[in-house]
Amino acid sequence: LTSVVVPTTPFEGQKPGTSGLRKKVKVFMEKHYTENFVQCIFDALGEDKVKGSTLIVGGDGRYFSKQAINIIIRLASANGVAKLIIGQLGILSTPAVSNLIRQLNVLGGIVLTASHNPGGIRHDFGIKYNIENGGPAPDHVTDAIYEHTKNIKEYRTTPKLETDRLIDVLGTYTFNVDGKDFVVEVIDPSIEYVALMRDIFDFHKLRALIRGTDTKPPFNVLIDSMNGVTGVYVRRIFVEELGASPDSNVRRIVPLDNFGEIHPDPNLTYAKDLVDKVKDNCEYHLGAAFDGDGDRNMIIGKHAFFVTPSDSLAVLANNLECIPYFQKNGVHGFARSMPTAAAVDRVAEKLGKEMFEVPTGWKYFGNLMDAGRLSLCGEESFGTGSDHIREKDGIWAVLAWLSIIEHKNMSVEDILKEHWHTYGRNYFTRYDYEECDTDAANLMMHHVEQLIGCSSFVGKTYTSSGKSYTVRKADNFSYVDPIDNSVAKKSVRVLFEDGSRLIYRLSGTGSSGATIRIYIDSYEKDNVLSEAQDTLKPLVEIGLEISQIKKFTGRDAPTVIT
Ligand code: VG1
Ligand code: CO
Repeated sequence: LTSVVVPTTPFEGQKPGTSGLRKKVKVFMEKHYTENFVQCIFDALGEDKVKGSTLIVGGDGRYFSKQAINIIIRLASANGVAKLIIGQLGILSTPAVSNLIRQLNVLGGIVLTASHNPGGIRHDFGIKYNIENGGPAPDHVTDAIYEHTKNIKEYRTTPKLETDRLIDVLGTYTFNVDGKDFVVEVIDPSIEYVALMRDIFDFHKLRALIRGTDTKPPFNVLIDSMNGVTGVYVRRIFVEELGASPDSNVRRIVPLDNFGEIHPDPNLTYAKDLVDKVKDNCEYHLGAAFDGDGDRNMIIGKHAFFVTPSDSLAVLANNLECIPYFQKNGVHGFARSMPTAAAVDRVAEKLGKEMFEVPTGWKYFGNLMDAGRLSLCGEESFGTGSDHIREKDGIWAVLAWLSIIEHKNMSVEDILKEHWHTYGRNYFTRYDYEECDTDAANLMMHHVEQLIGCSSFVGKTYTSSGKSYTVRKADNFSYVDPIDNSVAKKSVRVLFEDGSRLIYRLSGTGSSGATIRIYIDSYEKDNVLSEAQDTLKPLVEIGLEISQIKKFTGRDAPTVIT
């Protein structure tokens, strides 16, 4: 087979966001669109790295994955890649890709997903590149990819390479392209990942918890894959390894290319169906859901007692020593993204661990992990993970929670209450305004930046429903990576004297329009058992007033509250 050079012209807007390039499927379907972006990944990596390399390819199986994989196979072969390792049918969760890159020591991976965004022909597709440590490409790599997309003139492909149904059957297929061997290996998507989990956790104990023993009744879980990619792993781990019932302990575990027309996003809004099931059936002790590509998780207890991701991170930090992986490797430091509530900071302080605050997006944790300074981290957006890989990991988070429950022999709710009584509680909520007019959203952010820049802003007191908050500090959060000194500037934050915070930022994962996120966080030392939305109401109102969001966007209410 011989490769050819195809002339092309740049497309606008091929700028990777928080987590890769995400657009509507029909955009990726435009002639040359996907080819251009894939070629720019290779161009940004450079010939030296790409020639003779091995890459992992796979994703959440959403609509257009197979077409994209066929394009990647042809372009990779023509660019001198020696081998692609691809999940069967194109399936690999994001954590599984990260693990394979590390285990097999390869150059990187191409992840085909738009994560929690809906899928199907009318919805979203995405392409993300992960580097050799298994983590999302850092800013300097995605910036380089973007620069190439603005100037691309041609791409290389091998049009005659027969890809039809190539990824349907396990096996190794060798082609001769331009006189060199090009190998496609189609692998079982779960073997390596299941082995990793078996290594990290004590599966005997977890099995005893889920099945019950002579002296203890079963701990009933309801695990919801939301028709996303985790179904494959949930069946292998929870059903086959840990003995959960395929009928009553798991649901929606067959990956669908349109996720059954739901948002595969584990939160109280989009996973309401699971929440209702756990609420109605008091037999369930824990409910959990994942997003489309398997890196997010939501945990709820009996009667759907909700665990905020910020609290989840703090509880895990406080109890890591019951997990074999941490007994063996030790616990180094903790980290959270800036908007994530600071509950984990209190744990770090008590345990004497290093604590890092990074911008939104998992790519900022990688350097710290590689430097051995970070063991556990999380984001308020339902992301939790550790240094076992370089992505957040939904299934890992649930297994970690089950390990703690087994070890402490306590319910989810009691574990949380005990934690709050020890550390106090960070009440947290996030308001999302999806698909706003982009200009209006930019104007609003500009307004907030101007306002906080006024010399009179610090010291100003805002009052709502009888509660007053005085501004201590306000800035555009900027982060200097302690390992490579790169700088990221991302979100506007207003810090109040009592430690409460308001944060404003624009999402970088949407595929159309702009999504405005407002994060509201308030710490209470003793009042730990109130309703979050009641406790935060005054601060929320102040947040809306400061931003003038209604005036700018016309929105009366958020699309989603988490
Ligand atoms: C969102 C979340 C962020 C997360 C990112 C990717 O980004 O806020 O915390 O890392 O999604 O998650 P943004 O820019 O829309 O706020 V995933 O599971 O969509 O890869
Ligand atoms: Co995801």
